[in-house]
Amino acid sequence: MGKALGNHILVEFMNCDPRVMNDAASIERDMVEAAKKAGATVINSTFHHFSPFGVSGVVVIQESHLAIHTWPEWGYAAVDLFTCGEMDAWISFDYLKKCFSSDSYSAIELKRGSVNLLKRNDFDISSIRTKAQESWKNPDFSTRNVWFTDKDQDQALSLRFTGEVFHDVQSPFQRVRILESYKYGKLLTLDDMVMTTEKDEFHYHEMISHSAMFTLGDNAKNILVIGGGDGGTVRELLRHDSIEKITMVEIDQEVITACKKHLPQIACAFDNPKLDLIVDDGISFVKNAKPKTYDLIIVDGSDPIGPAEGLFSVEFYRNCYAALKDTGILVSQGESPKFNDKVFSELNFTLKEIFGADKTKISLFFVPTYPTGMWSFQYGIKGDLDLLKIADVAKVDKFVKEKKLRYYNSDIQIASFALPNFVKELIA
Ligand code: SPD
Repeated sequence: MGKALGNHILVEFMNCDPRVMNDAASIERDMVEAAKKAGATVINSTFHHFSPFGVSGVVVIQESHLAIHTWPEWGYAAVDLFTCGEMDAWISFDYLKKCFSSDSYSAIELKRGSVNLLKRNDFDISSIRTKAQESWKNPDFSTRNVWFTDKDQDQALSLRFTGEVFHDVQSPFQRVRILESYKYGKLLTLDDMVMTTEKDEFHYHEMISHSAMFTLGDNAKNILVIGGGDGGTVRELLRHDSIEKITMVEIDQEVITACKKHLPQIACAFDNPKLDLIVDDGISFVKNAKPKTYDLIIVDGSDPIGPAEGLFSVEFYRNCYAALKDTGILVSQGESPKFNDKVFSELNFTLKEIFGADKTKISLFFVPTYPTGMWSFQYGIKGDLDLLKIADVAKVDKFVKEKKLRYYNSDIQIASFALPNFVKELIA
């Protein structure tokens, strides 16, 4: 065979570990390492996870590229190892075979750019190349481009993440991960959905807690939190001295463990003596709760897929209604009128049916790391309480200042209940 510019190995890796095949972060690490082991200089890596299955990515190297597309459901990876110069891509092949635990594979090796078929242009690029090579040799030169995506079939929110995976455990209920993003710090994901991030968690946790707490005033004594395993909601609630007891029922111990270890500024109130933390199913807890017990019930659940599905049922909210005192408030994570308008409006209809149309309210707020950024809390009210009237604004202002709140204030409380026309139509 004549001389060629490049060498291209087209690889089929079969019977691979499906979990590895669905993990953009570990595939990126393996591909970068495979390149380095073969002596390549890494310039850049871009990897993307597709929901629910699959990863595509490229590692650009000074000597060409390594690319991959995976089908985890088939335990399969299509890998291209394209190299030029002296690099031995078979070293990358051997390394990846081990990383992916592939016990069946095939490869075709092709010469690319046969010089017999090419005509060399006569210009001198050696000085340009020497200059470029200087920067490529700098160890900080390579950039990583790995994205975490929270999406449904039509829309998505992507965060570029550093590749750091602090926690990755499949609990009996869901996959619990703590990843690190460049813009929002560490984040908790459950089954590939963003739950909370270090940099914007306060939007959610301040809003889920303080509007209801200031509306109840000193009567907010006995609180029930369903879900909320990251700890942010109880952290905010416990800023209020009126509270005598919070019962928190989280189904997944793994979420608590992961957040205590990796998100301690959110999971910082679990040792508070006013908190009774129960690891159990919140749906049956509410079903068996003593009637008229709680001043406030907060449903800080995940999206209605997996273990949180029952947190959107009519029966669950009937039980919450029964467990509330005659004067009390229910606040529920209400999904997004843009991202999942159907669940959003169905929850509203459920609450209207149970609490009555004039006793149901929706508050909108912004979370940059949830798909579309527009999110809601939905309220059911029992008794004579008005979320749109703040009894003592000066008291709220003092609290906000003292506790250094960063999202909630008395103006936001009122404004958050103003709904855009399209939302009014959704719930009409
Ligand atoms: N799609 C995100 C829905 C948010 C669910 N709860 C977040 C938990 C924060 N404590």
